[in-house]
Amino acid sequence: MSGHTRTIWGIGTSRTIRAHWAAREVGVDYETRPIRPRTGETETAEFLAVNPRGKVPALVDGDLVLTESMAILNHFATAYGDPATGLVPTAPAERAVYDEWCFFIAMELDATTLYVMRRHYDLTQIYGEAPVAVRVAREYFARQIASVIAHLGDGRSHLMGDRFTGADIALASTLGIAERYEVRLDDVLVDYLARVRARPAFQAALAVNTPG
Ligand SMILES: N[C@@H](CCC(=O)N[C@@H](CS)C(=O)NCC(=O)O)C(=O)O
Repeated sequence: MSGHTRTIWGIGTSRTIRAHWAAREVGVDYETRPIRPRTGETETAEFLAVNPRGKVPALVDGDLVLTESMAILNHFATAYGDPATGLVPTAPAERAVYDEWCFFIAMELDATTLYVMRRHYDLTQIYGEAPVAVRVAREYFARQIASVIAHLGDGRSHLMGDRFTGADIALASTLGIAERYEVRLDDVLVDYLARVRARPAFQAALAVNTPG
């Protein structure tokens, strides 16, 4: 899949950076359409033709269109990664563990927890006030992240051991959401974040993902 246009739509969020970061890790070229949520830019006819759900990020890679950040991340990893840059393990058991981390992060830490806080804390003008839901989400996050702290606390540098993978992009981007909601992060997570954010691919992704 080379020699065709590749475009990432979307900047400015912890979800969009997953796409940019993965692309930079595997070194694939792409164009950026720097649209942002809740600006009207995700509601144009041009963008809705790409993603009728009106959400970023979206990837157009030749004939392939993907509109979920984790799917985009894994696509870059499997389509363009080589054994050296491969962000997704290939051995079946390792791949299963990798998938488990990705689903856990996307569902338990992000969608049902931090995104609930985003909706009912930050975006109350759209989604309404729900202080109980926000409080419970905060408590739930603390309970779920404890397993990550224990896992990383055994001396490993990354979720899958010594090797950086797409699961680290998923976790670090999700912890970025937590930071915005004044969730206190354990020192193990703070050290981990500093480690993965020092990667040149993250720095390059951050530069393109940050609105000018
Ligand atoms: N599950 C999707 C969620 C994407 C999503 O919620 N994107 C937000 C920004 S982080 C968005 O585009 N919101 C636009 C809107 O709701 O108008 C993913 O991970 O890609």
